[in-house]
Amino acid sequence: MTEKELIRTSKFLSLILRHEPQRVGIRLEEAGWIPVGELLEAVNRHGAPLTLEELKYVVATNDKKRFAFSEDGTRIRASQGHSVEVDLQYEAQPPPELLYHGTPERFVASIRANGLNKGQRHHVHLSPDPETATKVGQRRGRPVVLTIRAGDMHRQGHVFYRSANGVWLVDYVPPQFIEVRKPV
Ligand code: HQG
Repeated sequence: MTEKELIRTSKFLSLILRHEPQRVGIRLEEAGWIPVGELLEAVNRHGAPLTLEELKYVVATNDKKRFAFSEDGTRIRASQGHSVEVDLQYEAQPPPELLYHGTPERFVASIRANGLNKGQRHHVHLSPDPETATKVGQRRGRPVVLTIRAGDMHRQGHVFYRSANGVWLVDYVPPQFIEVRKPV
């Protein structure tokens, strides 16, 4: 597969496994899983040729490890980022003292005033390090990295989850736990 094909396939799989499974006529099962055979059949039926080998390659090489196979390899799901109703069944766990959130500069005033909201997603997404957060913020403009006092939040009762690909998930971040750094 060329780099271009890989990216195209990854985007298509994100669409199907996070947002619109009905596009290829499938429904996600419990916790967002779908049998691998069913997914392959559905995407091939809808004009996106994909073999099992190619799918494995996409999962293994994906830059953010967006997809994961079940332990026995028979099912696949997106590790996070869904807009469809799905309970990923991650266990709550204590976060590190500090986490990071990258956002474009233009959102910072609103975030300082209102906190971080989950918007279209199921959770607010937080990164384990400033470098990753910078990349996330960069997607839409000049990035600002916000430092989140996750340990303090946790001690005050906020529940954190960690996805299979290392993204920290939380319902909401109130403004008092957010520290703003200058743009890099
Ligand atoms: C912002 C990508 C104004 C928030 C990335 C963000 C990540 C507010 C945007 C993953 C706000 C939502 C998630 C407030 C939050 N006022 N703006 N009160 N509260 N925002 O895409 O965190 O490629 O839903 O800062 O790499 O940017 O999908 O969330 O800028 O891991 O795998 O509202 O998506 O990964 O944007 O990105 P998003 P995100 P994937």
